[in-house]
Amino acid sequence: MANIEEQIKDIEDELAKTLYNKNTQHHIGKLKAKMARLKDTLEVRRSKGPKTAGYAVRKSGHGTVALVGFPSVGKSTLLNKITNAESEVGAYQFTTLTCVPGLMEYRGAKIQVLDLPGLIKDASKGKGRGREVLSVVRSADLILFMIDVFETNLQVLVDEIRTANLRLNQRAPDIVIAKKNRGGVSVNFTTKQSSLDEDLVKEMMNEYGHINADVVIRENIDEDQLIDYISGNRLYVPAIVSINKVDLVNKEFIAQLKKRLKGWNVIAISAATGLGIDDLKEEIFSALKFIRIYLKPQWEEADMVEPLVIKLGSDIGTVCDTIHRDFKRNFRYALVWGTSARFPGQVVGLDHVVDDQDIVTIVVKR
Ligand SMILES: Nc1nc2c(ncn2[C@@H]2O[C@H](COP(=O)(O)OP(=O)(O)O)[C@@H](O)[C@H]2O)c(=O)[nH]1
Ligand SMILES: [Mg+2]
Repeated sequence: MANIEEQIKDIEDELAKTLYNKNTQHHIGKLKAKMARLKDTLEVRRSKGPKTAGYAVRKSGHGTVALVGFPSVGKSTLLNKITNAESEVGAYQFTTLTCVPGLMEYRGAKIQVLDLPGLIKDASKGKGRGREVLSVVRSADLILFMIDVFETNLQVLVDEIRTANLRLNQRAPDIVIAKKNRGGVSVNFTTKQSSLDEDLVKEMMNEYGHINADVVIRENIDEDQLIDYISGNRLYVPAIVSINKVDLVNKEFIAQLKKRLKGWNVIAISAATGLGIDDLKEEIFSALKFIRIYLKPQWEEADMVEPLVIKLGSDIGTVCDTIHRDFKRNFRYALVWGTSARFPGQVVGLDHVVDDQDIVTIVVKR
């Protein structure tokens, strides 16, 4: 029996030369499931092996952004520009050897930005501190890719990130898998159309090693999304792209680049001159899906200077937890002004979902 690496290589080779169509779909699906299983096995084995010293970064602020780019694209320059940090900048490669955190304040949010050593091809296989870098990236709330105007190979970076089991700008597929002790695999689709059929799902489940389970697929997904779900160790992270050093080119050049990066949220910047930096901050803020809540103590004016920063979709319960852990326990009701309120000063409970820039009063038992 060939070792796991060789088996993976064989499957990769076969996948590379197999054209995807209706006739080959099952074959490809099974190969992919088998490969995913082998890779997961390998990953578990590696994580049990000798530990490489990772970067110890303490999370701080309301959210964390990881700067991901090749060496020398200007990551450290940007960190120095937008945060309080001082990261070494170099005209030669591999200046930044560790993870340097900085704090950026924007619209009342404290956002941690992590400057990382440049990612290179095969980082996910351990090249150039790749594993350490990727493990920090996995802990981030947002990935900020950075490319150089003259060095725009975003795909290599994206591939490395994908190999590290991160999924960008997508959410976990809507599937439910309930394991059971016998009866084989049953499959149910709740959507009219599906690019997967029952047998294919069964085969892929079996190939992955799940013999007995009830599977419910609640949206139209492809084989890769199914594998992501079965494997269970995927992380779903938002990502945006900055093109740096635009001070070196003209508008037409930038427009062409943006066209080539269709599908991505792209911000053109110059970390050195400060061009586009405000736009970038705004995009970071909105990609992190923060909202601001202004607290108004009962019978007093609202504090419009220092908002509470929480995630979009949060409710009054979260607002309470963010203020103090006793607030929820002693909660009586809340008053809300702003877009989430049906009328100014509406009385609401813990499960009321708040909006950006709402003013909130929490009334507690005394
Ligand atoms: N022209 C220009 N040069 C830049 C810009 N940002 C960074 N650089 C230069 O690019 C080189 C690499 O920068 P650095 O921040 O160390 O890149 P890192 O390896 O990605 O951290 C340095 O010589 C910087 O001065 C920019 O916006 N415009
Ligand atoms: Mg650097």
